[in-house]
Amino acid sequence: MLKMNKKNSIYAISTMGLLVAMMIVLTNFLSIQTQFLRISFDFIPRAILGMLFGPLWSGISSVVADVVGTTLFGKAGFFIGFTLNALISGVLYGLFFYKKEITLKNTFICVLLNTLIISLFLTPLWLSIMYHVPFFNMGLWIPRIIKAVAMLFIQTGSIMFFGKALPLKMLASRYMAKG
Ligand code: FOL
Repeated sequence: MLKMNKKNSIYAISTMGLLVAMMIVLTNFLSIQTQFLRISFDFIPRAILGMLFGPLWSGISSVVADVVGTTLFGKAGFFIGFTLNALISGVLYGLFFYKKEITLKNTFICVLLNTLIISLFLTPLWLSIMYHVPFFNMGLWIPRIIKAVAMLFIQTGSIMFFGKALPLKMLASRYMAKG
């Protein structure tokens, strides 16, 4: 982040806090979760963090949301692998969306990378370690793949929507403005 005066850093930190709170609520209270699969919309505040603050801060905020949210409200214990998921996904959104046009191509590539790394590799790896099930268990992969394909389009569509609907340039410049 560039140089900020006190007032602007207060705006920035409050916005981050609000988006972190939204991630916590979406993950822990408004998600559909079974032992092996979670469908959640926490990617929306995370993508907005990436758009407004870049990879470093969206990564840090995502880690804070995971650690605080899971510690306070988690129903299935705490596993550090999911914290790494949060970090990687926060950083990815920052790399693709910070100070960039939110185009269909850009958004789709970012969502696809997230899906491949997090949903189709790391999460099944963590779950296989946590619950001592084989990594290649077709009963677990079939719903996971169906969810991943559906979410690919839902995520791309919602991120495009918020990327266009929010006055991102105005907000981002507000955090840097003098006075
Ligand atoms: N430990 C930590 N640190 N954070 C967590 O959120 C957490 N959650 C669980 C256990 N330990 C944790 C609960 N178990 C998925 C499935 C089970 C699960 C956590 C996640 C899962 O399928 N995740 C999705 C993406 C999740 C999302 O969209 O938020 C996936 O497809 O990877």
